[in-house]
Amino acid sequence: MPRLRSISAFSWPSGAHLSLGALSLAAFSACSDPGDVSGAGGSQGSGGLPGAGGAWAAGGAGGGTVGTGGGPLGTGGGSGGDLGAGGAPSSGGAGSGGVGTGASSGSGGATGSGGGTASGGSGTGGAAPTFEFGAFPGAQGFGRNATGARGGDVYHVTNLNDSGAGSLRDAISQPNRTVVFEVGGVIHLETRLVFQENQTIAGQTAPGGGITLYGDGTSFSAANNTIVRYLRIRMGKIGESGKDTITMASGHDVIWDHCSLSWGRDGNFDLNRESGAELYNLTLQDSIVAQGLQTHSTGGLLNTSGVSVIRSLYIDNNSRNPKANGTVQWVNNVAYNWVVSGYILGDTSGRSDGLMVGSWLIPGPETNGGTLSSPTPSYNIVAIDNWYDSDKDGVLDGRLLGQGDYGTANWLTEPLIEFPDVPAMPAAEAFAYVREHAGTSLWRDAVDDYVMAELDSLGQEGATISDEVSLGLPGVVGDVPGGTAPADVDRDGMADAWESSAGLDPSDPEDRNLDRNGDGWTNLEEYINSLVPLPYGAN
Ligand SMILES: [Ca+2]
Ligand SMILES: [Ca+2]
Ligand SMILES: [Ca+2]
Ligand SMILES: [Ca+2]
Repeated sequence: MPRLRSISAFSWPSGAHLSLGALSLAAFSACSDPGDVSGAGGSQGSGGLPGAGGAWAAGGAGGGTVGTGGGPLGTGGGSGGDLGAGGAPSSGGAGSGGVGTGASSGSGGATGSGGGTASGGSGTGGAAPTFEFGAFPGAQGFGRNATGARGGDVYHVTNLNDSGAGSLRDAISQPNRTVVFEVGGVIHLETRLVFQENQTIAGQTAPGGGITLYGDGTSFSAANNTIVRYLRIRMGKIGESGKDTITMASGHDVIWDHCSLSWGRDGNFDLNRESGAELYNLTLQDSIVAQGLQTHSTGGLLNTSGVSVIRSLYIDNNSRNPKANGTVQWVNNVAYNWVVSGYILGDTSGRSDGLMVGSWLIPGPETNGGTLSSPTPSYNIVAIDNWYDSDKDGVLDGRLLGQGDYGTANWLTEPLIEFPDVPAMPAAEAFAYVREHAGTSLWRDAVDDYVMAELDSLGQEGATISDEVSLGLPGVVGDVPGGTAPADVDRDGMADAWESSAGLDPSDPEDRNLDRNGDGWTNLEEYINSLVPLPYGAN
C-alpha cells in the first residue's frame, strides 16, 4: 500500500521536507523451463555479488529448483534461474552503490540426465536497476532513473548550424551519445529535432549563455532513457503548425531538468500517450513552460502512466497549465496568468491519479477563471498545501485551496497508487525557489527574464502572445553570449583542467567511462554534473 507520512495530522514545520509516496520493488516474475528427462533438480544458485564500485550489479545467477528424481516423468534440471538476486549496494567509495534488481528472468535449466543429478540452470543477470541510481544527483520523480548515454560515446557540438558535422542535429542522430557543447548561442532550427534513445544532452557544458533552440520544436517519442539538462527550446511562430515545443507520444524514462520551454504552436510540453502505446517514467523538474502561442496557447497535456512535474513555472499559457490525465505528480510548482484554465483535473471520464503538493495558482491580468478546471469524479486527487493568490495585489498571499475547490474530483487523503518519493518544501518557500532556480538558471536569457518580471508583479503584469516577435528582443530570442569552452585535448568531454584535478589523463579519451572513485557515476557524468548546483533535496 502507498504511504503518506503525517497527512492525517498535516502541518509544515519550518524547513521540513515531506516525503510522499513509496518506492515499490520491481515485480519479479519467474519462468521455468522443465527438462524432459528425469533427474534431480539442481540446487539453488547464489545471488548476485555486490556491485563493483557503485555501478549496478548484474543480477545473480538463479539456481534451478529441485526436480523430481528417479521417475520417468521427473523434471530434469528444474527451472532456470528464476530470480537473479540483486547485487548488494557497493561498499566501496563514497556515495551509494547501485542496486541491481534482477529484473530479468533466468533462462531455463539444463536437462538432467536420466536418474542422475541435473545441474541447476544458470540465470541471466538482472537488467538495469529501476531505482536507487538515478539520472544525475538530484534527479527526482518518475523519470529519475533515466540512464542517458552512461558508458557510451561522446559527441562535441562545435557549431550552431542546423545540420551537418558538428551540429546538434548530427549529434542526436545516433543513440548512446553524451552530447557536450563547445559553443554557446542560438541554434536556428529549420525542422524539428528528433531525439533518440540513451542520449544525454548536457546543455550545462555549453560556454557563455548556453544553448537556445529557436525555430521549431522537438520530439522525444521513443527516446527512451534520455536526459536533457539546461536547454532552452523556443519553438516559435516560424515552427511547424500544430506541433509542440516538446512532444512525446510513446516511450519511457526521460528527464528534462532546468529547461526553458516556450512558444509552442500547439503545446509547450505535451506528453500525450498515443493509442496503443506506453508512455511512463517521465520528469520535468526545475523548468519553465511559458508563452504558448495563441491562438492555441497551452502549457501542455500530461497524459501518461507516470509523470512528475517538480519546482517548475507555467506562465502565460491560455489553457492547460497543465491538462492532467493519467498519473501526474505535481510538486512545488507555480502557475501564473493562465486565461481560461489553470490546472485541469482530467476533463475526461478516464481514470486519473493526481498528487498535488506545495504549489501555487496565481491569476494574472488575463485570467478569467478556471483555476482548478474541469474536474471529474474519475480524477483521484490527493492535494496538500496548494495555494491560490487571486487578488493581483503584487504581494504573495492568498488562501489554501480546500476540498471544495477541487469540485467533483474524487478527494482522497492517501493516493490509490504509489508515487515516487520527491522532496517537497512548503508552498511558502516554493515560490521563491522557483523564481530563483527554474529554467536554464545557470544563465537566464532575456525571454526568461521577461516572464520572471511578469511573475514578480504578482498579478499586475503578464500576457499571452501570438508571435514571439512581439517581445521586441534582439534576434527575437535576445542575445546569447557564445563564450569559450575549456580545453579538452583528448575529446572525451571532460575538460583538461578538471581531468588533471581529478587524477585522470587529459590525453586518454577512454577514461571517461571509468569510475575513478567507485561511486557509480562515470568520470564523464561526474564532470558534467559538477558544472551545476545540486537540485533541491539532493544528497
Ligand atoms: Ca496577492
Ligand atoms: Ca578530456
Ligand atoms: Ca581523459
Ligand atoms: Ca565516479
